Amino acid sequence: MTLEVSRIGMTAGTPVSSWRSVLVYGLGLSGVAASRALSDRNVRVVAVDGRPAGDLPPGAGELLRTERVDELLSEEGAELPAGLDAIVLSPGVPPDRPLLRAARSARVPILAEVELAWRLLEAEASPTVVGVTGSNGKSTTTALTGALLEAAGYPVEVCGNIGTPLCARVDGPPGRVFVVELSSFQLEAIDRFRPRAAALLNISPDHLDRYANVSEYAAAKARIFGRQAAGDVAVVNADDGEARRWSGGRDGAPAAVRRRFFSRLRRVEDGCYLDRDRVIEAGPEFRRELFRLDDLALDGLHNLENAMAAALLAAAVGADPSHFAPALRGFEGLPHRMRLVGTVGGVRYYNDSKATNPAATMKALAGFGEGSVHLILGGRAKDEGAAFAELASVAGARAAAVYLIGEAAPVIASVLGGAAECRPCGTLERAVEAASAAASEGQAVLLSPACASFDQFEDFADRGRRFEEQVRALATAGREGGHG
Ligand code: UMA
Ligand code: ADP
Repeated sequence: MTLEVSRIGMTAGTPVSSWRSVLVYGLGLSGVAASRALSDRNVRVVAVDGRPAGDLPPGAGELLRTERVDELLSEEGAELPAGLDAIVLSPGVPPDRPLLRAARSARVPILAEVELAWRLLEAEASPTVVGVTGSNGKSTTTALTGALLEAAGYPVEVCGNIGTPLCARVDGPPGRVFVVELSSFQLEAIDRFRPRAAALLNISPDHLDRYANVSEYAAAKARIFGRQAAGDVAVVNADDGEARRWSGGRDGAPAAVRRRFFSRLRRVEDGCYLDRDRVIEAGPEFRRELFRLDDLALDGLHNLENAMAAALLAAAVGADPSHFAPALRGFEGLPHRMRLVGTVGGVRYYNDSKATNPAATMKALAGFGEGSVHLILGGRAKDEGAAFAELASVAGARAAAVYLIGEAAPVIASVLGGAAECRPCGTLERAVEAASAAASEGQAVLLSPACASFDQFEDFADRGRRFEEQVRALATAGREGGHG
């Protein structure tokens, strides 16, 4: 199934250098960066946002004060301004908004923020862009790829969904390699965006509040390969059937693109694979060691997959693999991904707030012994609950108890209830209190919520920080009370 292009309404549009007037939809991180880039090029920017000006981030206020954004329309009842050359879309804005429907009828091109960035880069030089997508592991792989390239001596910009919009990085010295994390939302509205190397890490159900089904979601991800051509490299997880399926054929990488696979489980002919304790790169006429398992500073088999993908991406743009092992030894991971916050009273506390779907939580649980973990789950579910069914058996085996927070608590309780002991707690604070009271020495408390955070927190980082603060307070109280 291909993602219906009519859903997005992409058309090639005219060159950015001829634009005079653009509507930027959403004035968050992406919209602010896009507006700056456009106003720097003397394009008139009108913005639209569902939030009032006072609730927008500081960058937006400054753009409005300095009139680099001419006007802020409210989303409710807004009419499409006349004479637009394009709409630049923030990833969080779903394609069915009335203004976007009006734009499609009026044949105004709708571009993702990353597509705008690509066109700005393309206008100036032939950019080297590396793209990373997948349901889980995107940020880690993006950061790892950046680290490998940096170690090999390349000037690198690590950006995209990981936190810094690509538009914020387009102006700078030539010759940089852009390593861009791409979400399915961003990929929906790309058109000419052509990564020289692109990876599809895995596909598991996610964002089903935005897509009709998993195929539509996967089709959006597969668009990462759509514009690749001869000389480009598509990196694919051979152990993930869905990723393999979506990387080739009609929806995936065009036939001229070199597809390189990575696998933990079997040898591949072109790509890399695990051979006992070594990761071997194989090509049509060569075989060489890329790194060893014990070079990885990160725990977990999923991080081995991320490292293999990163190594193939970095090699694809020319990096010398002799730099990879030392770079992997020095890479300690990103915050809010399986980080040990501390040990209080013999109980280890882990922050895995970034696990926002059940597949990520299952990977986190795989590292714990049977019945040894007190698991905090919940938040805003991304589908009706079906995705929790698979988690139920893993949680049943590994969790001593499950502590439920947020909107999704009832639905999770109904799916997991038969397999694991579920305790409704409402808030994260109460969940940490209950879990720490129940956990005994040698056990762990794990925040790996399998849900988005937006019902109770600013974002996953806010959720993770609040967890860490509470754990630190427990540690202080423990010390003051004379416990370890
Ligand atoms: N808005 C509307 N109407 C809507 C939806 C949103 O007006 O229907 C407005 C909001 O009021 C807000 C603005 O749009 O002012 C926010 O835009 P946005 O949600 O696209 O968020 P940005 O601040 O631009 O951040 C985005 C990514 N957010 C999303 O995709 C939801 C960030 O990824 C990314 O780091 C940033 O661009 C830079 O590239 C975050 C994320 O949650 C981490 N991503 C999802 C994920 O990883 O699962 C996809
Ligand atoms: P993303 O950016 O795709 O959300 P992250 O690198 O931020 O991915 O990792 C988020 C969570 O997903 C981690 O905390 C971990 O539990 C899990 N994870 C990381 N890499 C993988 C992978 N390759 N496969 C499955 N799960 C993963």
